Amino acid sequence: EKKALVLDEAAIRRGLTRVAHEILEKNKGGKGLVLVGIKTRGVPLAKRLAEKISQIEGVEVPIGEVDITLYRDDLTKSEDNEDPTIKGTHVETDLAGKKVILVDDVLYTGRTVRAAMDAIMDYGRPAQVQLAVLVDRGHRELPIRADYVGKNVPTSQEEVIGVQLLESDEVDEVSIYTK
Ligand code: 3GP
Ligand code: 5GP
Ligand code: MG
Repeated sequence: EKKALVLDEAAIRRGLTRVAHEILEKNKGGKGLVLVGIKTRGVPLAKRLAEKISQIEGVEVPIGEVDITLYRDDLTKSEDNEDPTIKGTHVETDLAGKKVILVDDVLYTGRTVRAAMDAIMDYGRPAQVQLAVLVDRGHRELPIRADYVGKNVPTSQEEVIGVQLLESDEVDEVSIYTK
């Protein structure tokens, strides 16, 4: 059941524009950056951020993607379930010495990001790994935090965040749902 609209199209656009500026500020430009999207919806978000960085700074930032499989059946309860595992990785750039920014739609327990960090280490030793998410819904189970957050949305364990993106869902919208 839908409870509330959290971000509409304009809010998503502004949030991603702000995050693009924050990435450039923290890294003193776009040189040496690689954006790695976590499938599925982290991938179009990584592309949008790269596009904005290109518009702002005139720097083309390479993009990669990792596919992390979740074995959770109840998506609101991570206990008693297996950890996410790496399903596939596609990174054309050598990550050695690069500043890798992982990009995902929702940050929850942190287990997906942990698995994604594992996945990218096969592509060389990055100088740094950072994390950008559209929504942080809380409930971390690992010592992982995002460097860039579109919006913090405190949720209860019974709530889920619905993320719809133009690339896959015909609309840009983030909402809170109750099961
Ligand atoms: P996405 O990356 O394309 O957004 O986690 C696998 C998919 O299930 C994700 O696809 C995510 O959007 C969706 N999903 C929706 N609600 C939840 C949830 O509460 N927990 C998890 N782990 N995934 C959810
Ligand atoms: P974590 O591993 O941090 O628990 O969960 C992160 C991954 O699960 C993200 O890739 C995200 O897509 C998905 N996820 C977790 N919670 C939600 C949620 O409430 N809504 C959506 N759309 N995805 C979620
Ligand atoms: Mg995701």
